[in-house]
Amino acid sequence: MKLFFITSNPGKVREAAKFFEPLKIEVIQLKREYPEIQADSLEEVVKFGIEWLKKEIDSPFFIEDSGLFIESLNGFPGVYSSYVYKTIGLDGILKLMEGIEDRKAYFKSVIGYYDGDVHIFSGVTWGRIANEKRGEGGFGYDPIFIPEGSEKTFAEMTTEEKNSLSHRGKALKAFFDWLKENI
Ligand code: ITT
Ligand code: NA
Repeated sequence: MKLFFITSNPGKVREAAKFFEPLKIEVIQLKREYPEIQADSLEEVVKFGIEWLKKEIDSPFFIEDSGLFIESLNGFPGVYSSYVYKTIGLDGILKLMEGIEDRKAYFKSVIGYYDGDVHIFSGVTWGRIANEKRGEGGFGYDPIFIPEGSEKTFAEMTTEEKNSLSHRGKALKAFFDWLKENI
């Protein structure tokens, strides 16, 4: 089976491909721009993206939207994660967190699969914001996020290790469990 993943982010593709590889499902990246509305939730962003893309694409496809939610910053950057990453970046987040003891945060991933109907799958991973950037792997906020139960940042892990703990790994697992029952 082949799955079309519409995203501009090669890191996401790498993780999805690694997840599906042993399951004999091939992930194919399609780079198609779609508007990301400024909504209150990742689910709304995904549903809006699908409504826009479904007119453009003939085969079933999925998209994914994710964000980092920092508790002491009232959930910031959250749905603004992409914009914040490109503007103040990791150093900006570390600066905002200077002197803050409560470093609890979670990552959330929402996958939307379209096969004529919209199917939503999500995953959450709690952890904490590191005191400094560590690691070369992964992408985005990975060098400053330490998942619960680990001492390593996501950027210090292999793709398999990150998938076994991450928000995206959990959302992909829910997606796969659904595919098994429905395809
Ligand atoms: P799309 O084309 O798929 O939308 P994107 O990179 O714009 O790719 P998002 O809007 O979902 O993706 O990402 C929001 C931000 O959160 C973005 O800056 C990512 O780098 C970051 N991010 C998402 N997932 C992450 C992960 O697993 N680890 C670290 N950072 C992540
Ligand atoms: Na995006």
